[in-house]
Amino acid sequence: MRARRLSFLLAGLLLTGGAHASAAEHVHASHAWIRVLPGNLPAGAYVTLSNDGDMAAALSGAHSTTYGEVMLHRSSSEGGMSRMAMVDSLSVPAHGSAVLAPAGYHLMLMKPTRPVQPGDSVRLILQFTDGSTLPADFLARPANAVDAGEDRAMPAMGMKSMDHAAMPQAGH
Ligand SMILES: [Cu+2]
Repeated sequence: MRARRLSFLLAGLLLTGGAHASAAEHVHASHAWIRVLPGNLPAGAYVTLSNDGDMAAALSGAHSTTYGEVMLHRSSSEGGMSRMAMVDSLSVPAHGSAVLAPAGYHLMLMKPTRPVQPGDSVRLILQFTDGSTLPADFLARPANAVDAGEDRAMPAMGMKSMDHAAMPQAGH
């Protein structure tokens, strides 16, 4: 684990040698939240990434002192079955955005180094393929949350009408 992180950092340093502005300089994170699941189930982290630069950026993953392992995943559903696959990177187009949200792209958080409770703020260091990094604070939310919960104007109706069977099981 440690060696892997070190080699990643090294690769990042080599890649950032160029004169181009880094991806992290132009990418902004918003609506960053984590869905905390009970027990030892991995948590999903979701965020909206906006790129105000002229070059596409690509998210390759993240790391955190709060989680021993973070992976970039994509959920999809096939024949009613929800499945997840690891992805190498997620493109954030120039002057565009990319959304990590339930049932789609997410950062899978595993091996917590401390208990994470709803209401906690967890810092993740987002990593881009050019080696640049962007720290972002994610709000931990309960298992039944469906978004960052920032829009308090939304009626509770949406939650109530949600069928419990539609709640995520182990998937994200
Ligand atoms: Cu996942």
